[in-house]
Amino acid sequence: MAAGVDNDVFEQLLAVVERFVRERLIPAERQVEAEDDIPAEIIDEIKEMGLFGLSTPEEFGGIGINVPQEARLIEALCYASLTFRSLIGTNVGIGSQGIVMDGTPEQKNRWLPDIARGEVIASFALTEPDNGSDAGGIRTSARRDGDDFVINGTKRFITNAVRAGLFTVFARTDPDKPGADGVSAFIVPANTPGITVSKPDRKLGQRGTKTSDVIFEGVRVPASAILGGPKRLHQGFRTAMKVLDRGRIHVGAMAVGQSQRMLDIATDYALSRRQFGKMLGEHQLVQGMLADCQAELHAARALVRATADTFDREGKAILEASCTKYFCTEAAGRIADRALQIHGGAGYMAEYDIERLYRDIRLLRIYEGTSQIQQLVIARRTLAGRAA
Ligand code: COS
Repeated sequence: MAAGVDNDVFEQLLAVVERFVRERLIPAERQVEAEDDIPAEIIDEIKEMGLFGLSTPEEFGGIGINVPQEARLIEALCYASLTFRSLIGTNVGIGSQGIVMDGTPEQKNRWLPDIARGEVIASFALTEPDNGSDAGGIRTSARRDGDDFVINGTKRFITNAVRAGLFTVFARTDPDKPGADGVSAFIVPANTPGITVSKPDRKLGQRGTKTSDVIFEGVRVPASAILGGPKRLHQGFRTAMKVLDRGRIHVGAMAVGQSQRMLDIATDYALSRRQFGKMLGEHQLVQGMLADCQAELHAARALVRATADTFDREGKAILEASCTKYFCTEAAGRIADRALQIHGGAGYMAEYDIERLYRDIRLLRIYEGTSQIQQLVIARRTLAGRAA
């Protein structure tokens, strides 16, 4: 098992996060929704708690939790609105892990301490207007020019781009290779000339999170900006896939945290409202919905924990991570639907938290690989396993 932090220290950290969720984050949710932003004082508190550096190894100034610990902590954090998780999500996950996994010692020393402190927000720039699920088909180009590369292209739905100090940019370095093989990853400071970040997108849910287009026009970077150095030229797609595998366990944990919240809200409502002369919770059809939520939540939590253990033990868990993301996020969708149904008409009203949660969790089935991409990965590996 990867070291992670000492068990006692971890349990204390978890308790601190659980209290922070109860006392600071949940009470601020409506303000975040109304203002479409996270209050500055909460961002400062999150920084002070060191949450930006949860997964950054200790030697680079982070907390250095392992994947099973990350799964439990993210589940706890995601009992509150997913918007708070999104603030740290790229530094803890897709924005930093490429550097942790494949970066050179110089790249790690230069960036990870700032990422861990939250002084630099790291964004992951893979998706493009014409290439989302087909990540190997990206068109952004990085053309060699002497010792440099010049990047041109547009990236879409880039989380935390407006806050970013650093982008991991995936670009085609070999125009003659159409698929995954011609793609490299570059570490690009956000203030490099030629980068424009558009104003944040308006979305169905997760208000307060920031996603934007990022446009690269003649952005010149040295060959040393290739993630992992020049020897990892054309290896960027594989880095992206490894980062996303780990991210898929993280998203599973997010789904579990939100599912627990939605079940708790629905249970409280079922205990407080009376119809036909008795509590909603005494009606068997309502009990059926609660039971289905509880059973799926238990299964989802067990799956996240088992997959996190596998990742920790074996250093990868491609099939398991896709199963986890697929099952947990689809289950969260069903739990949201039942939790809202238990509320009846009230659930459709903005005064009730379930209305917001229902919108917020919809994205879980889309980002970091849609449910259909997870099905594809699972099926391919299942078939390949039998054929071998
Ligand atoms: N870990 C390490 N390497 C991986 C990998 C993984 N999880 N998945 C694929 N690779 C490697 C393959 O082994 C292959 O390398 P070799 O040619 O050396 O064998 C290479 O990458 C290409 O893989 P593959 O042929 O499977 O690529 P495809 O173009 O068919 O794409 C999918 C595979 C569809 C799974 C991929 O494009 C994907 O995950 N898309 C979704 C992207 C996504 O999640 N976007 C979310 C936005 S970013 S937040």
